[in-house]
Amino acid sequence: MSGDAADEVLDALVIGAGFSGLGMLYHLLDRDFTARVIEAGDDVGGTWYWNRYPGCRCDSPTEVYQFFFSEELLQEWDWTHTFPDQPEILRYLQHVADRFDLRRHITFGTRVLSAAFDQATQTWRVTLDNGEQVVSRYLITAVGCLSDPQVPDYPGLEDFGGEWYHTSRWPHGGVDVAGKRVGVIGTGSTGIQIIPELAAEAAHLTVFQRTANFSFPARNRPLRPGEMEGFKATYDQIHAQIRAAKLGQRFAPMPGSALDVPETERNRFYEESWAQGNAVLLFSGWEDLLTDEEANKTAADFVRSKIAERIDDPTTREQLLPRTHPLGTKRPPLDTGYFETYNRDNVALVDLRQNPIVAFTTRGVRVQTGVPDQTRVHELDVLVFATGFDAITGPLLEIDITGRGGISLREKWTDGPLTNLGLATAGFPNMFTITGPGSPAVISNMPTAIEQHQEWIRDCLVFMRDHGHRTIETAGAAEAEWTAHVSELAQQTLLVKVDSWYMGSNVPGKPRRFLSYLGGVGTYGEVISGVADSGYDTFVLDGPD
Ligand code: NA7
Repeated sequence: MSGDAADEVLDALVIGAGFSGLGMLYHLLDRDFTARVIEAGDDVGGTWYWNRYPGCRCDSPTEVYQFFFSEELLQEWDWTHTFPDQPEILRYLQHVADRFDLRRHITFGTRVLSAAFDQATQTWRVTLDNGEQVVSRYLITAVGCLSDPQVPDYPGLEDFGGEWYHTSRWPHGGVDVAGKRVGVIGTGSTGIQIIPELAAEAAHLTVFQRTANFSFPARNRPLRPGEMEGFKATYDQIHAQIRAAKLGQRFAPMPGSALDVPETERNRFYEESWAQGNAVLLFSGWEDLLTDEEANKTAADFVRSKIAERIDDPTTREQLLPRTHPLGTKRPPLDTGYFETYNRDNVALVDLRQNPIVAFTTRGVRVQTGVPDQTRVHELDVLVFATGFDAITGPLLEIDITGRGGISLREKWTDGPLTNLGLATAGFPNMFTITGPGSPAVISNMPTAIEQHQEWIRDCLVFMRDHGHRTIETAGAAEAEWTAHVSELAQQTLLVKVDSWYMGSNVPGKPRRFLSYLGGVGTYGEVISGVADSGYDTFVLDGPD
């Protein structure tokens, strides 16, 4: 293993061993760089290591949610369902680690506390929580976009007498909820996945909902005989298709406006898409669904009507119908029996807009009743937080990163992140952020976006080595221009009008900024390839000592 001694200089240190870190490590070793990965978890997997809650499943179809760098890997791995669940994805990533002999380059159970660029030696000095210091020429963050869990700060959690868990820190041995009174706070993608599972096991489930959410039926099912073989025979085409597509998926928006299509034709499309499941309706729908409120409303009304059909009780139905935001402006979840769960006798819904949480108590969750000065406690044995993450910037800013001249990333990004291409930030030479802010990442099929970055970084490091360059750093002007471009694209959509983790507005005090590039994976790929082909013209090579 390389890089154990403090005086040894690694070529690259990678933070994180999920999809991003594992693939990056593969590419670095493949090009004969010395590399080491530092991973907080005890195994590979990243998101899929941490998120072990019941019902945890990917919302991208199996045939696109994987690495495409190895034909052998593609041909030997068999997926079982149309949407892979957490255990299967984790097994896949473990297989990748073993098959390419990656584990011996990974230090598990260890966190990176800080990373400081040393100008004199032009290296990164990285301090780990085991006291070790590692020196590396390049620093590559592969920390994931949704890896910094958020627990709301209502008072009294320390007094709660039951057990509580954040979904992304679910115990490895599971949680026995049989015969227990369980509460779930949060109805995002995670809440929508876990709620039906908990309802089936618990004596009673109370769902605390702040925002009623749209959801599409996943229609997940086992792959049929021959389907996997069909994927294997066409992986080349599938890969080309997802690399060129806006969302890194096998579907793409239709040109034109939903409003220019006769209502019957429009509704026929919505019905057919709904029957297919997934978010086909939204992502294969007309391109103005996410830019024009009226167009969006045609689809949102349709989805609301479908949701309404699934809920028996009129009051509960009214509370569950999403009316506060346009369809798709919060990350659209896929579900399996989510809305039907509220038809069960052992499930109750608390609408936090009518009955806000006041505090946690020894016995449960205290909410306002609507009568002035009156509260009531929902008694619980287990409390589950499906309350999301400090997305995209959170995991990066958890690490104390300082660049040239001691500039701190936390200070530099006080008003929001500044990057060139979502890959680099000025003042931080030889540092790359896989799926960083300003890249397509969360607005696409994640592995597609991740592989774009891995290849670009690999090729950049090869270029640096071949041309004898020591440092590469984005030009400040390019960073300003890219950040403005990202913002401008977002402003043309409905997504900026709504509070969501896309906007950073789910975290108190976080700057309200759209955090991702909306130009699409295909266009983005052309842009970053163009920069590489130009000899990195928006970057400064061998900048000031
Ligand atoms: P999300 O999508 O951020 O959802 C979090 C949910 O928790 C959402 O319903 C929030 O309501 C709710 N929430 C957050 N804070 C509070 C407080 N303080 N009180 C009550 N309710 C709260 O996180 P997920 O884990 O579901 O999904 C994250 C991504 O992971 C997902 O999009 C996929 O990409 C994978 P709100 O809507 O903010 O009113």
